[in-house]
Amino acid sequence: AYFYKEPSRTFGEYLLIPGYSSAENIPTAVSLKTPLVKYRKGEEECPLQMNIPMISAIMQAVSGDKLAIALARQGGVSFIYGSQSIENEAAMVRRVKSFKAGYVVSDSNLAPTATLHDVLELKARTGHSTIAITADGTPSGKLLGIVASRDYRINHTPDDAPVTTFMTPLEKLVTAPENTSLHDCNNIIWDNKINTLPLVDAEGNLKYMVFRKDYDSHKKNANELLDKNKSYVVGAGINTRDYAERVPALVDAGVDVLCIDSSEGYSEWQSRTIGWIREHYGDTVKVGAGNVVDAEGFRFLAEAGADFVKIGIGGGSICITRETKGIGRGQATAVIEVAKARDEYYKETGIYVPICSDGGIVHDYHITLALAMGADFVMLGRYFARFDESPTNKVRINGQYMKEYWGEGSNRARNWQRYDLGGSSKLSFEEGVDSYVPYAGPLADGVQTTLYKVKSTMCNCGALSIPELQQKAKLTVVSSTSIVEGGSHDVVLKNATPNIING
Ligand code: MZP
Repeated sequence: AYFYKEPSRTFGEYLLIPGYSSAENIPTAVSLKTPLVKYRKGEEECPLQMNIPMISAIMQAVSGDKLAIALARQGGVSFIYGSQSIENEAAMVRRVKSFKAGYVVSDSNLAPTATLHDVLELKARTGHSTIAITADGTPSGKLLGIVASRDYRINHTPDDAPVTTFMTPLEKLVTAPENTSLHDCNNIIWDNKINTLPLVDAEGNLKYMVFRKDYDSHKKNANELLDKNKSYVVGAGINTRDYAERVPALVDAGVDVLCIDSSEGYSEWQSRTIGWIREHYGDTVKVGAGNVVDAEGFRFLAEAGADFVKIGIGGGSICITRETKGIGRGQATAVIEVAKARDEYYKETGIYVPICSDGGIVHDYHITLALAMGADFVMLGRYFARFDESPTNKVRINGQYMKEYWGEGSNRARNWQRYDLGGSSKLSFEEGVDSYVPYAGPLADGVQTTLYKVKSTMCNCGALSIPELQQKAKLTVVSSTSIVEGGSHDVVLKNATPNIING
């Protein structure tokens, strides 16, 4: 047997040491752009890039079409779960691709003579963030439309701000000519370098565009994705069994990128699957592969033709693979080794194969650590399962709202293809659990808070981009005693103190 000299480590055992940060190192100046698929670095542009380094896990409890749209709006990509029928998966992809971006004017049942007061009442009744658009931009003007979307928030505007602060002053209101598409609208945004709010009706036809100074900048991410692809980017999971039927159906539905979903990717089955795709589609269909945890596994998949490689065995929050099978590796060590292999492969071939750290992200700073260690992006399950847009039930347990979250290797998901080792036997023992995660509200709010933290840490390291972070980062292993020092310690937390007055 071969014995590794060092123990394998997790993200929680590392910290970043700050570097010099100049006056230019401010979070708003940080770019999180990152490649999703392989390309000849230095010679060509990556054909599929993301504006944020986050993709959502190929899981029933995470990546349905609703979450895919919400994440694409933020600049990331979802991979629709493959543990469902080919027809259902393709239908989900089709729904994302045909979704017209913009903000649907709510079905408000407001009369044509409605006033702003009616809108305020609607806002109070529904609890939605509401934007009212009037012809002259004043509260008494003729009401043209309202936008009432649960996840819509103007940046930095408190929830209880009067609705008038959302709508005044309107800089300019443009009535869109008939047949104007949202894509035309996006061209106008970029041509004029302005921020804009496109309003579409229930059928998705563009009705109005509202231009305003304080329109939140994160929407630019989604617009950029629309500039190139004319619709939101979406991925989908496939397996090593039914690819000859599943891949054509997903391609027909308009999928942008595929990923072979397997708990163990260093296998002949993966190279056969990639080979079949190359034989039938050449390089036009992009496909990621995994999961692996060492340099050999990476090289095998890169040589087999994978467009990106996913790293991680046993680190997922719902995963019990290490306990049941005794295989796996600490996620930080796995990322560091595979990143080195990726760089060596690039030096040899000129081809840059992006790598993804999959699973085990517990705190937001773990994302920054994964990027600093060489990951191009991260895949998250538990993190996204907590949001409104994940496909699972919101339940109340002991007075606290929770969302359900279960592993693909649990009896509930029964995704035996993910754990398939060939032969005819199906999943015979569980490798995942069924659980709850604390409910965390709308995805947009959560992702923006997380990324603000990532950008702030990058500034502390003097980096304005992910490659710069990877080049400048200084990482240290921390002792178990200093991990204790890193939390609050030697104080009595107020929230934890008993209620003395009531005994
Ligand atoms: P996490 O973000 O919840 O920590 O981990 C999500 C990742 O766990 C998924 O992307 C997948 O690689 C892995 N996963 C999904 N189901 C199981 C299981 O049932 C699992 N064991 O390990």
